[in-house]
Amino acid sequence: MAIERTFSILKPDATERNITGAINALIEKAGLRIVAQKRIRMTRDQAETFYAVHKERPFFGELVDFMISGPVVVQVLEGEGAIAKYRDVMGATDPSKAADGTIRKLHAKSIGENSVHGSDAAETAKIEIAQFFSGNEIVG
Ligand code: DAT
Ligand code: MG
Repeated sequence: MAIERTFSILKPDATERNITGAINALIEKAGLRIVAQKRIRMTRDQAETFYAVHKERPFFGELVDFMISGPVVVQVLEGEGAIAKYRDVMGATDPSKAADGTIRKLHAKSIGENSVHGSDAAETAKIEIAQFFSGNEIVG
């Protein structure tokens, strides 16, 4: 498995509860390296663009409102098979279905307020990283 980069967001429910450090500890314990990180407030435009793939879903409005409801931490994570590995560390979208020890099992509040985002494939990782980071902000 090659060294990959994936895009991560620590969502507003995580910044609100001051648990970004606890989540970062789980990320690092899994062998993923945080090679870029910044705390931002997403604009409505940014959130709508980011989640455009879900725009026909009934939860889209609620999802965008949630993502702009407070600060988020956007990150680039690097490591062996980072894309699939981070999805494993995150756990299932619905925290009631997430495996023990995963970020969402430990911390997510609900299917909507589920603490973290992680890219689902190499192509989306590349697009998502480029939406929030310029090359010189990523220090591997
Ligand atoms: P994931 O974040 O695990 O990649 P996804 O891409 O299917 O999940 O959906 C993106 C986000 O949308 C998800 O993190 C939370 C929200 N969401 C998904 N399904 C939902 C649902 N049934 N009700 C409310 N929010 C939902
Ligand atoms: Mg997704």
